[in-house]
Amino acid sequence: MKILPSEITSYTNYLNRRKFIKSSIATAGFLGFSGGLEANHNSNQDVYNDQLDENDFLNSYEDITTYNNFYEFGMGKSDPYKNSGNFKPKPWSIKLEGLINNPQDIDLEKLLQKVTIEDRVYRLRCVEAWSMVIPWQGFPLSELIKIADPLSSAKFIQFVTVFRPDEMPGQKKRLLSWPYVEGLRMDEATHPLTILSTGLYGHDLLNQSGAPIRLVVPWKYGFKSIKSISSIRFVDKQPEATWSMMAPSEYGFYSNVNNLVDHPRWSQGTERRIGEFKRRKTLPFNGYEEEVSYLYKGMDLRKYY
Ligand SMILES: Nc1nc2c(c(=O)[nH]1)N[C@H]1C(S)=C(S)[C@@H](COP(=O)(O)O)O[C@H]1N2
Ligand SMILES: [Mo]
Repeated sequence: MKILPSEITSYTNYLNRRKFIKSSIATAGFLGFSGGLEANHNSNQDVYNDQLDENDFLNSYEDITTYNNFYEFGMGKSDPYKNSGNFKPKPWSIKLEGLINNPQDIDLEKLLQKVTIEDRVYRLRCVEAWSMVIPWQGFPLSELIKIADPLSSAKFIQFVTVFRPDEMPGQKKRLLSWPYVEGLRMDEATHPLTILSTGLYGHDLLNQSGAPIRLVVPWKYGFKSIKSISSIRFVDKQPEATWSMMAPSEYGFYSNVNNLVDHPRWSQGTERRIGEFKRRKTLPFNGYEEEVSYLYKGMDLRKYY
């Protein structure tokens, strides 16, 4: 898919717009900017955005939307933006099922009227040792979990990507087992850093980024952040996840970013930030250690990689 110049927001424009957003929250307490979504903004975003280092710079809209992993559209980094033009993210609904009081097919537009869209600038660290900084728009997954109203027996959540081989050419090949599935433990899923994203840089997600809705779990390797989600299943046991089924010794269920545990074929100690030349050190939990390490207290993270 070709990106129009008008779709590319420069870093400066974006920051100016954010400044504007902040002051309009302060004065009017309302804001219309939400990437075309019918929802209001929330100002507690700054709590999360402040976790970036002074050395973290936003990647450009172009980098973020032309260098992707989305095997449903092919294995190459540019395949997702080249091959996703026939994918139809509208209309969309998400099936909520399993151990919950409110199983339903929830229409995305209706869901977005019930939640508050926030800005979250997060680092994204792929297990292949490249990384980016991405300004997402989205809402805490916990808000959707509240709507589902899980039973106390629900201990994990499994997420499923839509299966549409006619629109997703990669699904016609056996690159992975389809549909792509991923999972989180309930306390990870309800953690305030875990979001469902519907946009980035103020635009609705493009197909290559996981339109219309994808998960973002910033302290885990990127493959946990499953795209184009069509069902969410509440279960009592650790669910299957695509990459850990495919190569269990290389990709664990937890897959927290861990600079001390190397991938069998490469080191996880450093990473290449897209757009930079010098490699940087990878931070424990991708820099979110203070916020999330309590989730893993007492767990051997070499065993539960
Ligand atoms: N359905 C689906 N979700 C997916 C993938 C995929 O191939 N299919 N790739 C994952 C991987 S390996 C990474 S690193 C991130 C990349 O997200 P990005 O392309 O938006 O940077 O998406 C993840 N989500
Ligand atoms: Mo990845």
